[in-house]
Amino acid sequence: MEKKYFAPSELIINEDGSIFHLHLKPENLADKVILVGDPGRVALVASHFEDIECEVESREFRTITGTYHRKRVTVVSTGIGCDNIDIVLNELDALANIDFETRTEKDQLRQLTLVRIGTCGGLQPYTPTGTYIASIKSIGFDGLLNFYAGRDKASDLDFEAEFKKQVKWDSQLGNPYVACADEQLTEQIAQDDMVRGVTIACGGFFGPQGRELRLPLQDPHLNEKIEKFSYNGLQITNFEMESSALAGLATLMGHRAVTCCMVIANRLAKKANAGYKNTIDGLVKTVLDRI
Ligand code: R1P
Ligand code: URA
Repeated sequence: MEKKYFAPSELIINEDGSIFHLHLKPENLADKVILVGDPGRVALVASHFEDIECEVESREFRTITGTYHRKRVTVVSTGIGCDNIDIVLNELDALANIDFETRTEKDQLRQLTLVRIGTCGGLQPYTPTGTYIASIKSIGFDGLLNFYAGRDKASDLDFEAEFKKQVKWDSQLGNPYVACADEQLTEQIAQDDMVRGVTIACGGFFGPQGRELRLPLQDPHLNEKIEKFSYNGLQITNFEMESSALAGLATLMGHRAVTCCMVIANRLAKKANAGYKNTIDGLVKTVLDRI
């Protein structure tokens, strides 16, 4: 069978041979990848590396590849939101699995291990600020996965139906999907000091997460229903903005992924830790040791 050719408009390669947004070349990418939202967190992760092999910056995407305890690791910032995860995951996958010379897919899948280190808002009494949460499932309020074939294969459809029923989901908000993290990778990273949680990834920090400043919310009781949700012994533990797209796209592409976040605001207790930048290094070190 003839291989599919990815035209220059679909797979944009810069003049120097790097991929369009990330500005990385295929040889710059390690198999183990840490994704962070904040470009400033890239230097924090790389401060633990013994050697730095390459450093690239373009828009909100900052990348460093180096060595941590003899493991080759790439750390990339994604900026905020699932729209950026679409760019980062597709470009990382292209770097790993598309031959840039022939613009065709390589014969053998190169599987990446992707761990997102982020911050989140806690939704349960047992997720106070400082808690580490590994997302075993991520409910995507963002809609990104709905654009890909196989969306239903990558979503836990029973969980999805139960979620919509329990929170009386308004279809105007789009169709939420439920993406699952790689189970083995989750155990490897979370061990016995991270809460296994169900995360909601939102397309916004304010309205979509039930934060009401000057603008009233479409459903002011949605967060109460989310906090009360329970299914097969699972509760919804936290809000952030990228885990659903990461887990969903990684599943469709054949990569392994999980998101681990530190709680920096507990919505029930109405408390926040705005000085978290001093303490997230504990999570960074834990993930680097376990990846
Ligand atoms: C919002 O403040 C941002 O923080 C969280 C959310 O997912 C969103 O990106 O993650 P990061 O700390 O990784 O950016
Ligand atoms: N990131 C989020 O998306 N929400 C929070 O409440 C905290 C961090």
